[in-house]
Amino acid sequence: MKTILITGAAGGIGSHLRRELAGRYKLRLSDVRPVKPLAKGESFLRADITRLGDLLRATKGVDAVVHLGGYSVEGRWEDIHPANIVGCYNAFEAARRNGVKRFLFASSNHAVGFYRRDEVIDHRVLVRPDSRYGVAKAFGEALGRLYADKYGMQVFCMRIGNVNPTPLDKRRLSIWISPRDMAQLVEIGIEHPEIRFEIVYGVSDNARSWYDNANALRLGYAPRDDSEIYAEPLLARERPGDPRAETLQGGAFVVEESIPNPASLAPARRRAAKTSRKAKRAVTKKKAAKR
Ligand code: 15L
Repeated sequence: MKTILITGAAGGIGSHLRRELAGRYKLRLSDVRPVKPLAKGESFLRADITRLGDLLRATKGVDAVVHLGGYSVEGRWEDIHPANIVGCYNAFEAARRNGVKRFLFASSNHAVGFYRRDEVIDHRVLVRPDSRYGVAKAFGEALGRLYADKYGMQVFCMRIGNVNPTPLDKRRLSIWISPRDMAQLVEIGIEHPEIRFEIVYGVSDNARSWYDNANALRLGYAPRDDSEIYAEPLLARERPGDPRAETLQGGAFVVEESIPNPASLAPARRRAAKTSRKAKRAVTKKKAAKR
């Protein structure tokens, strides 16, 4: 039985994969957070992906890495950089140094989130990240390409939509992937004999999909689920959001800004500084009048 390292195993996707892949592989689970309770065939190794040494320990003796670890939404560069740039580099590099050939990278729909919703895109389009998070995913794909070309690693990049038992909203009707379809895709990434470097979309067979997932189908992916059965009640609940977010595939990620724009703060700061200068001048005047 193959031993698979899953980084970021305490997260949502990790939990679904643990359940779906149970009995199929020995799972070495790593995360900074504890993963408990462990099922049969699972072991836990605490690893901080920002530390190469931790990942060198975690990748020793495994047959494949499923790298889910990192920051999973848009965030400040100070958070994205260590977790998703340095952490991703460490994961690839540790696997390479330990001779682990097979590497599955959890990329994201946000690597291409600036494409419009009325476009159908495939695995060959140029990246169009919608966020710092999306940029980091594009970085991971590029790093994967380098490690495949230069070091002969077998790299499988999954541009994952949203893994959930059911889709959450209108946008997710197009990008949803059921846990069992996700597990099937991961299994293809681990088992397919001819993988060198591949990009596939991690989505179910959704009627409203905006992806041409021919590359995944070519590799044998046969998704069993379609979000359409959840559409009616979900669309009835949907309220209109930001027009840009509604037009572009990345949704809220294209407008999400967790760092306040310094330019927009400038007028307020200028006003505050002007008021304080005025106040100082008034005090000076008063003092001068007293003398
Ligand atoms: C992602 O890449 C995130 O990891 C996940 O948290 C969701 O936000 C998902 O995309 C999405 O687009 O819904």
